[in-house]
Amino acid sequence: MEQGTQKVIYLGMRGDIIHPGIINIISEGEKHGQVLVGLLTDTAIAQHKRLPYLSYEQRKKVIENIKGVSRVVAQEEWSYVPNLRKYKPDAIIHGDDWKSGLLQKEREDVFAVMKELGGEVIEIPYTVGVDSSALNEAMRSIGTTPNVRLKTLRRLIDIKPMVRIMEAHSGLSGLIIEHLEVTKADGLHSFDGMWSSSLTDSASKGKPDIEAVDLTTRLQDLTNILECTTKPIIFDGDTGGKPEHFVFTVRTLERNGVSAVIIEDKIGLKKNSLFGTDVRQELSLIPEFCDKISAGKRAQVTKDFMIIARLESLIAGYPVSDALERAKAYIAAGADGIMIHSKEKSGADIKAFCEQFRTEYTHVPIVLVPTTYNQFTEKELALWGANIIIYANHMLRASYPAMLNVAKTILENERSLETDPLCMPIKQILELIPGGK
Ligand code: SPV
Ligand code: MG
Repeated sequence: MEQGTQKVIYLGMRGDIIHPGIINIISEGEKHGQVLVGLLTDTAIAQHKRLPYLSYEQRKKVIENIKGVSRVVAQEEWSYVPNLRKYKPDAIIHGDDWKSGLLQKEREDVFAVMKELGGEVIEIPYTVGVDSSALNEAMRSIGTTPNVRLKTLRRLIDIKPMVRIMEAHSGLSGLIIEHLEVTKADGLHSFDGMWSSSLTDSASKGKPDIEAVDLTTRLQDLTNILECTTKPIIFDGDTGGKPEHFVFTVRTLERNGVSAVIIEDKIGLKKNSLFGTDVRQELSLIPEFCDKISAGKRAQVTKDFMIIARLESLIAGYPVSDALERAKAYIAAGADGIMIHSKEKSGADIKAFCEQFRTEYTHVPIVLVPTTYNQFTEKELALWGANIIIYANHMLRASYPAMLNVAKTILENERSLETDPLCMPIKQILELIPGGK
């Protein structure tokens, strides 16, 4: 693809953090021809890396204005190959750092396709000392702003087939969710955000899950999580209380950068939904719950905060049709998403709900909490129509048996030597927390 006499040089990039390495590769590209930047979209980036701080449009504006860039086009896939076939550049330019690591396979594919197209691969020495992944890490340790964090959930819902949320009840559990990454054949797996659970918040304080822990106390714990993480947070708002109280909750959560609150349509003394069947849980009248949702929507100050209505019909023994009727009313009242809950092991009721709901609402996000029907994978639940999966209590449930085992081992041995293999080394815990070194 020659334009005039100048060759076209393709340069793929994320363009979230501009550093000397990027300027260097653009000027190298310019020496060979005109630089066509393939700017990775949020969807492309999310296949392997965390979501960029800036939106695609913001990044495009910045890159277009860098000297030496002729044109910016969207690269919709992590792989360069589809765009190389589409734009047929004379050459692609890349830092030689892709000879190892995540991009190694990508490099082989690029060489193959450029050979086929009769083009060239220009590799330039990697700019030592600037590594955008390391810079991203550094940015992460600086933190985020409430506004950026708040918006991230909607961005993730838009681009990911399934948004993966894990319960956090402390700074320490939040840190695991923030940093843990597992590389699999289909890319990098990590958690997209955190669930502030009423069950685990109260259990960690030795209290029952009956709205006994007040909002102020829950927010104090949340502050610890906010201080050491950047990922979005979904807050378990229990029943939301009275509409007059709920409007304050909404504003408080927004101010703290929480992305969404989920409120459930139960009334009376709230009991945890996964409790035995001995207590019949009472549901709110539909108009009353709708009023609460609308009051919350009117109170919010940002456009991105989400109020998600949680349907307790299946928990309370009502049929899928009752849940559908409620979902319809709650959406009309302004709910930004629906969480459907059940403790039925087969998952059949949830599947039926999702499928019927999706015939009418193609885009309203569905949130699932598959604690009891946990035999289904995220991919299977996405096929049912779900957008967000919450692992609602696993960090807390994992910690209790671990602590119990250590305590028991000390009692049995009358010393702590035998607990060494059960515990994290002291050095490691000291190094785990940023700023401790
Ligand atoms: C929680 O985590 O507190 C929830 C989800 O509300 S559940 O415990 O399944 O009801
Ligand atoms: Mg709860």
